Amino acid sequence: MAEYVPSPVKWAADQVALYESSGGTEGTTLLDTGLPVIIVTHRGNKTGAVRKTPLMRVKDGDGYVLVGSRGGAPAHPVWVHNLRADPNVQIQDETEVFSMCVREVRDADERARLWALAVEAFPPYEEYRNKTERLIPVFLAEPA
Ligand code: F42
Repeated sequence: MAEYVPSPVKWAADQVALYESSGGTEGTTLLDTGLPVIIVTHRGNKTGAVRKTPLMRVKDGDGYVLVGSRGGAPAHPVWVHNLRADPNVQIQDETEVFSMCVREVRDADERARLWALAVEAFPPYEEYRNKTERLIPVFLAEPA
């Protein structure tokens, strides 16, 4: 089993630590918003290290929509490259942990449907979309 390397972004790493050490009963929301967060465990495409990324929880049936918004920053978050290289992830949603497989959503109609779900769950995604020139990557995680 590869080693877990925490994110250099302290607030993200701290959220993962609290979420996991509490068994998914603490640190499960984005501060200030109270909106639910999941932890996605994936593999670094260059290092092979285990990486853990908090993302907003956007549900689609028994799947999860993963939005590579990174606050509307100009470049994709690095985890996007990891998911493109290896789609096998683990998702912790509060006290439950699921093995899942992700696929990037490229079909325009499917993307529009999932984007609407994402904005409903976390309205700032729409601001992030307006802030950036890039097409924000959207993935759908489904039970493996
Ligand atoms: N980010 C989002 O994009 N969407 C969200 O919905 C979201 C919600 C959210 C909720 C709570 C919270 O605490 C954070 C949230 N974030 C959200 C921020 C998110 O957790 C990430 O911090 C953000 O998306 C940036 O992700 P990143 O993958 O770019 O992280 C960077 C800073 C990072 O950790 N980089 C590592 C590093 O060492 O610089 C590299 C990690 C890595 O995977 N490296 C690869 C490897 O092989 O190990 C190489 C990758 C490559 O191709 O270069």
